[in-house]
Amino acid sequence: MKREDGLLTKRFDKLLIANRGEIAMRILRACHELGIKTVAVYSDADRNAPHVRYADEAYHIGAPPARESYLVIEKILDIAKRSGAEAIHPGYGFLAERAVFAQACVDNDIVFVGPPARAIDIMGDKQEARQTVKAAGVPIVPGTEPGLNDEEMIAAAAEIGFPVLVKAVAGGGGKGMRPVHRAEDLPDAIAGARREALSAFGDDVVYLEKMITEARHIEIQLLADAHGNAVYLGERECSLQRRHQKLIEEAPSFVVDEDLRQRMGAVAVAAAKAVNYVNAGTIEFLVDKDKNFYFLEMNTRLQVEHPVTELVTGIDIAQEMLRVARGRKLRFSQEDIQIKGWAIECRINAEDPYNNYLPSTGTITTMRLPTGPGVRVDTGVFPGYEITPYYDSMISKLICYGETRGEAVLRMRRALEEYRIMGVKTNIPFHQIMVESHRFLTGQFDTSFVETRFSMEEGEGESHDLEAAIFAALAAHRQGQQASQIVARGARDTSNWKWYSRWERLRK
Ligand code: MV4
Repeated sequence: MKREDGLLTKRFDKLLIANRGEIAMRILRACHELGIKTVAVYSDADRNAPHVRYADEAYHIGAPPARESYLVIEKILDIAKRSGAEAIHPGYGFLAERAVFAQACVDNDIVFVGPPARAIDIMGDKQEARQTVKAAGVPIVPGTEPGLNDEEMIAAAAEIGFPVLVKAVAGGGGKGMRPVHRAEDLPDAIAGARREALSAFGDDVVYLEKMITEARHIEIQLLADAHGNAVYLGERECSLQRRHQKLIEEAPSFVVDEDLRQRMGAVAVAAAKAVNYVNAGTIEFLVDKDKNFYFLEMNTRLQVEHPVTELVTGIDIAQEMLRVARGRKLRFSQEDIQIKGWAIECRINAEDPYNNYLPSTGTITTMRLPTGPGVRVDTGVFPGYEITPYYDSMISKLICYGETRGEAVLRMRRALEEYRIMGVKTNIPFHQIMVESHRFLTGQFDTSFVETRFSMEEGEGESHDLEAAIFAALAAHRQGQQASQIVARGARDTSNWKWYSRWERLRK
């Protein structure tokens, strides 16, 4: 079935994954489980990569730089035709949100496993996205429309209320944002923002938004089929970011109760239906301390952090994407979807948290992956694999599940202790300190936490005793014991909770 908006669905039995690393492995596994034959593409740097060996067929696509390999639409379509692949999954990053790629697939009668090109187009233009979702009743941050002159914006600011953000229309990902706290500073701030936007993006159009302070980044996972059915799969807490790169995500969110979940979910589904969305997508919201939520943007792809949603809903999102692309109806209604337990994901990056998180390159000499109940590792590397600067620094994801958040945290702590990647530096120590910090444990964090309050100095200003008490109380609650009995034991143990590995102790 081919639609005007660039959606093609039909049954396919061979799929090309136009990606690499852990997401390529994830999609290949989903195809394998559904009996779909697979085609991998690889650059020179990925010749020995796991996804190349795992696929049924593999084709060399070019030199390591993405612009000479994974981003070259003609090469990907050519390999699809040569291999007889009837569908292409873009993964995330690379060409995943390029409407021109989605349309090129359809024009070549190849199923693009994702939304219609038109929906990618709309959501890729931040302004058009805001206008579209606003018309669908989605709350957007109070502000001005782009295109006002300085005087009009200054007049509007009084209405909006300070602090405000001066944002560049052509900006994104935090670039071209300038906070202003006082009216007298606004004229210069607008002029400065215009100059910066012109030099950075070649476009000096700016607009104002009310600055949401102590904001959390909470996103809603969507899944829609080509028959008009759309559901939300709960939310993800994604506030722990550094320089707009997510580091730890979890589902559900500490601050979302069932009422807020239903309201955000309903709004997200309405936005999806407003653009005839099909397949997996995510709507990002800012949530303020009073639980007001505002549309940030819509991501028209499968996200890195999808596993936490899979674990708490029991839904295999990668498989559902393939089913929807084949023209199948969703197998569940909104009422069927239950959130059970808690999942936390730590993104394992080849970077040095003790040296300003600089990317670390080199050859992985040894890997020991954590395992055991409630532990999932999605990785795209292996011993002997060379980490190069050509691709982003994320080399795997460690996801831990528990009946409660406390259990998920304890499991994550144990798994991080077991996780060994030798030969390159990783941010595992960052995660180990984070999951022991009491602000993390008590959910007292927002989007600014990692960059303004978190430090790699071990035990920085944070008592482990408090944390021992919290965990002891949680454990006591679960075991129905007197918290005081367990707190005493827990407090004694904190001396061991310095994050050096329990594994070392076992070996002594
Ligand atoms: C905001 C905001 C507060 N108020 N807009 C950052 C990236 C871009 N997607 C939008 N961002 C923000 N917009 C208003 N009106 C705070 C941020 C922000 C942020 C948002 C989500 C996740 C992490 C963030 C880190 C810094 C700032």
